[in-house]
Amino acid sequence: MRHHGRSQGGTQKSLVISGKPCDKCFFCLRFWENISKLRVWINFKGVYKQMSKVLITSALPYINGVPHLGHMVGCLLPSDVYARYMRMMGNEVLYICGNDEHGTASEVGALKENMPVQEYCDKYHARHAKTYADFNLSFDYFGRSSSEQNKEMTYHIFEQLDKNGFIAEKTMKQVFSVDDNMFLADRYITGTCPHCGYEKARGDQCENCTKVLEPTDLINPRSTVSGSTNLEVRETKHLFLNLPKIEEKLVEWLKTKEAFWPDVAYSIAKKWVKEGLQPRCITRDLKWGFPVNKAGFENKVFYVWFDAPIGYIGITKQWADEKPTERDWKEWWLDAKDVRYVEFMGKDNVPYHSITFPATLLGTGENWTKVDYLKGFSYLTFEGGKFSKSEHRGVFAEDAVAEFPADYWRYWLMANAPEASDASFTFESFVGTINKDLNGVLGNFAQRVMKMTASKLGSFVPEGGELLAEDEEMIATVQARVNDYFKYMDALEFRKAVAELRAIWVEGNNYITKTEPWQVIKEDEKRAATILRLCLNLVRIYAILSAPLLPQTAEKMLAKFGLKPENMPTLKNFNVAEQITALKSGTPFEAGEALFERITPEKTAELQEKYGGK
Ligand code: B3M
Ligand code: ZN
Repeated sequence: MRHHGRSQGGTQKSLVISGKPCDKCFFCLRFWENISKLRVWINFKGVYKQMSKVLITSALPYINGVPHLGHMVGCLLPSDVYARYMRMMGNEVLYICGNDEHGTASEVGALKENMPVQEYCDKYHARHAKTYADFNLSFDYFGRSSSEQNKEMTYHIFEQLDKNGFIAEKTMKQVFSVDDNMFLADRYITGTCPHCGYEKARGDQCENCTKVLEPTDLINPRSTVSGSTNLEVRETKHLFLNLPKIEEKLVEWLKTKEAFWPDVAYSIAKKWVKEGLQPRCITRDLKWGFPVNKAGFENKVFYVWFDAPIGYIGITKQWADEKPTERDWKEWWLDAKDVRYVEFMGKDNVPYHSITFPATLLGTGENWTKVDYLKGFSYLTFEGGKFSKSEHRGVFAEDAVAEFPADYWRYWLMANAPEASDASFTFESFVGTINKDLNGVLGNFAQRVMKMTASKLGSFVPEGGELLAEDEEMIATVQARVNDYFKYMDALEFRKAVAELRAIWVEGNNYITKTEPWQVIKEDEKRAATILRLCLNLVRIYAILSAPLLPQTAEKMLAKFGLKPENMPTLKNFNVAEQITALKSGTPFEAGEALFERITPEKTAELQEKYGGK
């Protein structure tokens, strides 16, 4: 059977998805024929589409600096919740992220820490990777935009663009710092604002009066890198992505997205096109980056925003290269079939992902996977202000997981995700939410049900009897809410989804308050056993439904029944009436520790003090 499904290259995943029949074997031919027919039929029924492959990317965090809660909720965490949900729905998911490593910021960061840029990036990459693992982000791969694979990908895409006539050359004037021996990006020149007199205005914009500036507008300009005032304006030649030339193709493609993208993303893209697309410079006079693979530009590197989005593809290749016989990056990216591509990012990244990156891919003339759904987020403020590492304001992700389990943060952040507008983190809100929703509703329900059953009937799921109308009613209510929860998750409306999940937890408390098993047991043990059996099953159901959002808690809850996350059923067609009988009578359980810790006012004050909250 060696010939089955392995074409010469030998990297296809399986016969069904991408193999070709060998031309010798009758069995192979017949098998392939039937599979093709089956696929057509499934496609026709619409089932195949729903089971399709889902490619998910989260914007690549800059390597310099460490992530704070705003970064976490600005794309990383929502993309993880979505990836987990999509997997549980039975889809084949590939979830990719990595560090964005190039650009002046890395060079400057390394200089400040007095180490080679490569070493600096290695150090911070490890730190980022650890933080995200601590937050339980379930990337299939967390790679690097500086990888060899991404270099190869960037070169290929650039060559195609150049060959197709979409690359233009232009000479421009730029500030050169003689002492730093480098051209300075606009924002790395500091000086006095000619409009308001602010002394620390940046060359691209004055932070004080918000006026947009040219570096040459600044009074007493100096290098932000070294403080040197020995600056010259020099001529330098750069390469540009000729967006106006790709505009027609781009607009045509954009139109196909209008019905599907969220309004915010689509309107940003439309606004850019309306204002007129300009050629975009894709090279820089820096040392750290991919050297430009074109004669006459050897001393330049590609601009960070050129190779970073290509990084999604390059990082997928990093992932594939680890197991080349099992994984094929092209199955997801090039001439890929049945892939739905969902991108997560901060609002400010939308233009690059809706205009520049798609235009880059369109310009190659090749059939690259382009974004199907683009989810942009607004910003999270900290107690009404900005997060700042240097001023010790705000909770940074590394500290967050040292204070509380990741699920506490995951819950607050997703319940308050800055979707429609900015959101503000305050300790008051955080503590209130954890104490009320996690501890008071979910934790309390699980603990109460288990403790009550254990003390009255023993530590196993009781048998009980027939269901009554009030039980059926509860099941129907939970099912309706589950349907809504899924509806919001499918629509990537996370705040609403979390609110619905919470409402599902509340139903458990409503049910137990209404049925009062602690009273009923005095006269009718069998009826009380029925109620508690249903409640124990609700605990398992809650674990499953909460798993995309609270993976650690879900695991803890399942463990109380001796179950593992691997045993969770698919969420597809999740039937509450069926699932509520999943834990059979006699199944042992252990109430064990409470799921959440109640945060005290003293601890709250301590946190506010420590992190600069009010
Ligand atoms: N590193 C910007 C940001 O994190 C940038 C995203 C790149 S995605 C290709 O805001
Ligand atoms: Zn100013």
